[in-house]
Amino acid sequence: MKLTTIEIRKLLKQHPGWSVENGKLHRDYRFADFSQAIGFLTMAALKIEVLDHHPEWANVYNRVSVNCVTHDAGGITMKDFALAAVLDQVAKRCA
Ligand code: H2B
Repeated sequence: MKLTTIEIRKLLKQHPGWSVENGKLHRDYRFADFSQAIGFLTMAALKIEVLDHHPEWANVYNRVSVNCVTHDAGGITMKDFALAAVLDQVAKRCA
């Protein structure tokens, strides 16, 4: 179920570093180097497959840009916030 703007605003307070950009939950990660960025993508990919909820992401050298949106719902859902939490958890271990 697509979250309302008010629900999203509340949830964002519990997810520092995340914002809404173009209707998607967004965060930019910066790692020490390319290897760490790829390590993050690889470790996250395994968890993402278990979740069966997939981010839109891009990598440039040590940076990874992430957008989360639920395509089936046409907006941001709790699944996107759950994915954001998992990505933050993995990113911490790659720092
Ligand atoms: N990921 C995202 N971001 N949005 C979806 O709607 C979505 C997904 N749907 N991953 C899932 C897969 C769905 O297609 C499968 C069948 O569960």
